[in-house]
Amino acid sequence: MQLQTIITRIEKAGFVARGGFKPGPADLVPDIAEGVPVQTLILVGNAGASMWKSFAKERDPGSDLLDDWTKEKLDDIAEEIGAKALYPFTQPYHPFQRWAQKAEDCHISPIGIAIHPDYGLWHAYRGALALGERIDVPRPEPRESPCLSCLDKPCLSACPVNAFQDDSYDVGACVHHLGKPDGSKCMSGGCLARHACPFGRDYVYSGEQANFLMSAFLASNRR
Ligand code: B12
Ligand code: SF4
Ligand code: SF4
Repeated sequence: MQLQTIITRIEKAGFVARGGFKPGPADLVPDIAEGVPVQTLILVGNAGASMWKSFAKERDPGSDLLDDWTKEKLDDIAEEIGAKALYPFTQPYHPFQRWAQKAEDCHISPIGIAIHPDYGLWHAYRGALALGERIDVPRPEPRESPCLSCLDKPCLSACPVNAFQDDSYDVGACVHHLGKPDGSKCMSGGCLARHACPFGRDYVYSGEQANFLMSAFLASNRR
């Protein structure tokens, strides 16, 4: 299977191919079948608005779950190319952020989200394609984390309820704020800490996309 064929198929479905690598035992990639280790893992994600446009066009008004839509698309691609699809939202959780750092220039930012030199904080992972075949996935010249040259780190001070402190994220404080009228700015446009980051501004999620994601986040974390 040619790498370009796989990338074209991923892009046709509205996703972004996010690099790949040959996993070793420390990467905790499950075997394709008993005794059949994965030779190539290709990450699939979104950056900016491209995936949202496809999802918004195709989403079923009765079931607008992004995870269901993703699964439908990636399961089809996996079947076509003879791969197994793995997802970030199924438990036990696969270490997607660790895989991301092996697949391309992603680095963990001070607010826990992986930062990419081009996409900034405006990207995520939708799945991974695990192949039993070895495919060489070239990696561009390594680029350092944008956070290294960002001395003021505005992401750490932009949250109205100081949810990011001492290297941790106070989910309760964030969710409580989002559920109140004061939280409408985060709900309608997306996390203000993410917005404070100067990198990847061309990829900032649209209002509709941000509101959909924030609403899903609030619904699944409200106690
Ligand atoms: C559980 C979960 C949450 C929980 C708890 C998060 C936590 N920090 O513990 C809650 C519900 C709070 C949450 C919130 C959000 N999440 Co979340 N979450 C997950 C999920 C499903 C599992 C995380 C996990 O336990 N992984 C298992 C461990 C073993 O994997 P790991 O790769 O080793 O991940 C760990 C390391 O990266 C580690 N880590 C931290 N610092 C460092 C530094 C270094 C050097 C290294 C190596 C590792 C490391 O932190 C991770 C554990 O959280 C992941 C998807 C996934 N499968 O990983 C998404 C994921 C991390 N979430 C994501 C997002 C976008 C969010 C939100 C912004 C939601 C939103 N509104 O869009 C918020 C805010 C997150 C924040 N600021 O921290 C994205 C991040 C994308 C990115 N660019 O990195 C992920 C990858 C999902 C995706 N579909 O892409 N999330
Ligand atoms: S604001 Fe600075 S420190 Fe924070 S994520 Fe962006 S580049 Fe990194
Ligand atoms: S969504 Fe709003 S309240 Fe939650 S962490 Fe981001 S800035 Fe803070």
